[in-house]
Amino acid sequence: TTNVTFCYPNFSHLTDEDLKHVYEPAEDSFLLLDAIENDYEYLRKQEPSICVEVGSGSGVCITFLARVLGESAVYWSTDINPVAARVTRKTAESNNVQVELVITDLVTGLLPRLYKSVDVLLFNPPYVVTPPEEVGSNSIEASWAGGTDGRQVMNRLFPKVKDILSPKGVFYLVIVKENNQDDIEKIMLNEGFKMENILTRRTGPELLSVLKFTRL
Ligand code: MEQ
Repeated sequence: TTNVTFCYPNFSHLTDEDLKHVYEPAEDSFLLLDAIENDYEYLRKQEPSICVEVGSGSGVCITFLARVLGESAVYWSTDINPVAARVTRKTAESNNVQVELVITDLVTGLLPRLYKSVDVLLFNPPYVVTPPEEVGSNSIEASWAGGTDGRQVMNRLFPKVKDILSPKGVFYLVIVKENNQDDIEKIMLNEGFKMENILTRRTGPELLSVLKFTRL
C-alpha cells in the first residue's frame, strides 16, 4: 500500500455565530476523515462518480472527500439545518472544491433523482444517547441528539441506503459504542449489506468507530 496523506480542510472561516448553530469539527469528524484517508486506495479504485454526505454540518467531511478524490466525481451534501448548508458551502469554497447543497432530511431531497446512483455515502450522525424528545430539531441539537441508544436518526437512514447506493456503492458511518454495532450489523445485513469496523478510537468518554458497508 502507498502512503498518501491529505491535509484536513481549512475551517478557520467558521465564526462564533456559525458555531452557535453548526457542530464544530471534533474528534468524531476527524475520525471519519482518517478513515477516508486510510481507505483512499480502495476509494480511488472504485472510480466513484457521485458522492454524498448526509448531515454535513460544517462541511469538513464532504470537502475532505472532494479534496481526496478530485474532480472526476460530483459531491452533494444534505443538512436539515439551513445554517449548516450555508457553512458547508463556505467550507467547500474556501478549500476550492465544489459541493452541491440540499436542505433536506437525510436523503429525502435527493430521491428519486439519485436512486441507486451514489457511489460513496458518508454519515456522521447525531449518535449521542439522549431523551427521545431531544431528537427532531433542525438546529444545533440535530447534530448530536440521537435519542434512544443514540440510534433514532441513523435508524431512519438504514432502510434508505439500498435505494440511494449504486451497485458498487460504499457507505461509511460514524458510531459510538452505545449505538451497538452488533444490532446495526444485523439491521444492515437484513437490508443486504455486509459491515466492517474499519477504525476505532477512544476520545475522552466516547469509544468511536467508523463502520463501512458494501452490498452482499
Ligand atoms: N461528541 C459530540 C457529539 C457528536 C455527534 O453526535 N456528532 C455527529 C458531543 O457530545 O457534542
